[in-house]
Amino acid sequence: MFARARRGHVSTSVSDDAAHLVRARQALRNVAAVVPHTDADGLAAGAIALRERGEGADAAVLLEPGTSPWTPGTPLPEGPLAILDWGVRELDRPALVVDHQMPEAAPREDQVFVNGYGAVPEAPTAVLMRRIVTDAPAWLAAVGAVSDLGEDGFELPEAAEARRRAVRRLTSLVNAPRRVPGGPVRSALALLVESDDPRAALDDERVPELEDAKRESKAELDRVIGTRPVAGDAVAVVRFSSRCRVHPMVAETWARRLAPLVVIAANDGYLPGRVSFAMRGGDGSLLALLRAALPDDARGEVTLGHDRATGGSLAPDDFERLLEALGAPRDGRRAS
Ligand SMILES: [Mn+2]
Repeated sequence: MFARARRGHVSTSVSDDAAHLVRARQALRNVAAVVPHTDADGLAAGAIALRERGEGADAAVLLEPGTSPWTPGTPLPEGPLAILDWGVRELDRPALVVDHQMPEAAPREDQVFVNGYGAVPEAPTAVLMRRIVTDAPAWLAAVGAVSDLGEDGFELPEAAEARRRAVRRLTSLVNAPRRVPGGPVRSALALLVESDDPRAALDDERVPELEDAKRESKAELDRVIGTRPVAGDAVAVVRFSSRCRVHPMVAETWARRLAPLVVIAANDGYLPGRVSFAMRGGDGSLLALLRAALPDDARGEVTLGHDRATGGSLAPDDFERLLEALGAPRDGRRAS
């Protein structure tokens, strides 16, 4: 997997011209199942896809933490798939792949890729989905846009939505379930599929489940955020153990405090036998940095897709090799 991932940018025939988007909509109608990423952008993109297909949240394929559609052995239904917000990699079946990370493969004849990587302004997956399903509600595109771009997300024409407060609050609730073990991800998706608008979604009886998830991950973040980073010349490492997926927020917070250092937040407790990590900060491409430092034979999952935000999960010894190659301070490693 990494040999392919390291090949770098693959130019594709992907475009967002009208004919291509019509083809994408047709492909969406023909897939066997929708496989959305589980953050708010992925779930909002998934909700647009499911509504278009007349399906409910129960029809979506939601993958376990630490797996992706590209991981060998991931349980997926037979037939063509709509793979949303998971990156763009090689796949041996017909598919619609919609995403905004750097593509690592070109589409085959029977595949349609819609990719927003490198577009200015960047178009998150839910926004791309609204270009495909042109009559989808703007508030769903806004949830994805605000999740990935913050307040700038509202500036995208597809995400023009006046109920900004409601969208912000909904986005933060929908992002929470994947951060806690066994969190109510499918309830979050159902809210987006079934609600008429963002205010109605916030009034839904499933919102307290999402609030619990948000409280739990916030408490974990508060617990680990004070972990002292160990800083080297260019890279700082913050290492802790939490069952929650809090490492991206830890990396973001410390990258702000320690600018211009690159910060790696490493979580030993999220996935069994893996070090889950997030990289933020610095002033160059984190993608290029990670790609150059990653051992060729590393075992794990790495999301190579974004210049300013990347990470993954690796076997502990492969993670040590990664730190070494990045010139990270030795003291940042666990003593045990
Ligand atoms: Mn996204």
